[in-house]
Amino acid sequence: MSQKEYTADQIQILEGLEAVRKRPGMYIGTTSSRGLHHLVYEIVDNSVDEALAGECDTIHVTVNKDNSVTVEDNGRGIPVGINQKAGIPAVEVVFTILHAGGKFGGGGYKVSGGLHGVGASVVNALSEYLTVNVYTDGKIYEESFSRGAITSGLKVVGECEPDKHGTKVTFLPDKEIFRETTDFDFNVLKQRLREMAFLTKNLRIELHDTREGKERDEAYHYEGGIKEFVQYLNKASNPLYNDIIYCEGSKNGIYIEVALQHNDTYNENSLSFVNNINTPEGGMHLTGFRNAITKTFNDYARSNKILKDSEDNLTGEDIREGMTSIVSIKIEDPQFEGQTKQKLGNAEARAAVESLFSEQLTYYLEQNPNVAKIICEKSIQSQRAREAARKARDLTRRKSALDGLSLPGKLADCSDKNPENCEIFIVEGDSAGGSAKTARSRATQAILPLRGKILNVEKARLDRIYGNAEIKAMITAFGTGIHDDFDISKLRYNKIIIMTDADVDGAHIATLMLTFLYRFMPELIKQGHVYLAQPPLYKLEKNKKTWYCYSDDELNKILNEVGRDQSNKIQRYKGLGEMDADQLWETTMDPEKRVLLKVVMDEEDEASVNVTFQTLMGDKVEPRREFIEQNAKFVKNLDI
Ligand code: TSJ
Repeated sequence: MSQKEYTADQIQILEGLEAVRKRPGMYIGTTSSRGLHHLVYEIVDNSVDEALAGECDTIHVTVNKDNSVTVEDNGRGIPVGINQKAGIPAVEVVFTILHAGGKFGGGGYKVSGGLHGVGASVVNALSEYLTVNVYTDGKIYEESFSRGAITSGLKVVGECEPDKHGTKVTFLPDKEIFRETTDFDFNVLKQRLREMAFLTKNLRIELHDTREGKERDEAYHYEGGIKEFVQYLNKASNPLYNDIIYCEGSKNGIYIEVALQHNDTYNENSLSFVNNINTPEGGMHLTGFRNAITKTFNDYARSNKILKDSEDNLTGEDIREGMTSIVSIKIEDPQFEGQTKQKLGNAEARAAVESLFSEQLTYYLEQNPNVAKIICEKSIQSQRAREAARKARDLTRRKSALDGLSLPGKLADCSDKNPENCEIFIVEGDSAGGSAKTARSRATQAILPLRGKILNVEKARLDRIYGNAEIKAMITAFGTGIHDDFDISKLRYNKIIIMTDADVDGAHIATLMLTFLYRFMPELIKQGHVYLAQPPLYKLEKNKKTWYCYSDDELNKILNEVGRDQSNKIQRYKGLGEMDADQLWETTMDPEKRVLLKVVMDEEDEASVNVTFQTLMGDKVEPRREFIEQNAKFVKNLDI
């Protein structure tokens, strides 16, 4: 190759990488923090490919003190010999020619990427500096770049153990490109690297942070691969059986892995991946998986007489209720579709997953009749619940259509018919309900007493929820209907006031109430119609004068003013029932004197409200207790 041609090639390379620097968004989607972290995944993907080829088992990712990142693997090392087509070392091709990636090494099984699989040259173009080391044949090779241009050509810079082999890349993202931030977030990297480790069984990924004050080291290594992923996802709930149902194999050049297990919740949690990339919108591989599930379980249930001839088929939804699953496939030429290009379009993937998984699942069910029976019976329960829920829902629909005609018997309604003026107190317990009925202002205040703890809607199926007397009473009293039928213009009260005892149980009941409102009528909370009553904690009597205190602080303050002596008579209210009607009116219900807490929802962050309720109402008791204790401001130890 003559000097002249080489220069022309060089110019072409620089023009290519210059295009990346001009329009980085075209290559990495965004130059925000997301794009910044994407650079790391882009490099790590190459090492994962080497692992998938069976040539590497450990990857180290290190965030260095200057916020550069080093990725090192113990693979074969990017080839350092001259690439015939380009006339330059293969490793240089990888970092300087767009879309080259690992394919230039030749022979490797290249599956990573696909979505943004643009490779190392893009990372190089967007880095202030990048250095690559290759360890092979007892030598350490090195080449360096700055913003895509070679600053030091490939050469041997030292010696290493003769049997050491691998690739090490260090790069510093360019501040001129990543103007928002060049600060790596350990937890963001961790999320993706752990996912990578779950998806590639036996691969060990270590993440190190060496930045001052941020030092951290973690390792992700899962012998069970996606089986352990399912186990990890099911940690917060109770599995219905011990096995993780697992299927692995290749069909028509597509490598397929499936793992699943049912838990005792009523939600489906399915994740799907193509070439280690998450496909939140699913696609052909997920369709194939679902078809296989529906068909195989119905066939099994029929041939084993678990489902009678006269009974309807189970729906996919019935079988997938409470199921956690992962479908992960590796395919040569993935086609991503849809608005966000996150949906697999390859039709051959559906056929491959459906046939391979049906076959292996059928075999598994025959070998494990106990597990098969548990899943079939759970699915039949779900089928019945779905049917019952439909009926119950139709019923509440019809009832709300009749409006005021079928108001609950326990409701003491107000006489004013203008909702603007009206409020309803939801009161814990019949006895407190009785006091409240006596105390209230009949024209504008309605009372609905509820018996005991209301149903936890996070833990019940729809049929039970719609069948629950307290919930039905609330739905009909409010007048709005629920879900799709919800119509806020039909709301019969301007304020919905939850009135419970000022103790832990009361706080729990209030939370259950709020959970119900949040799940079934969130608009009521969003539009500010929901309130918590604040009954007093203490009554202090002294020299024929009376004070009501709503907190320990308030009691202490008043005691400081009036003096702490024998003539103080302090009563601690344990429940609403301990107050007579007059006291209840004066302290908690009288619009002129009472204190109400308005329940608000963070519009920006509805998901976080979601999580809060789940922690509260889900299965694990400890976090729930902690939350209630932290948030039940009215329950605190008194220190007088
Ligand atoms: F691409 C890259 F530069 F970003 C990069 C590649 C970064 C890192 C950290 C590692 C790698 C990489 C590439 N690790 N291992 C490999 N392997 C090859 O490039 C390779 C080596 C030998 C053969 C062969 O057929 O002999 C094939 C390939 C793909």
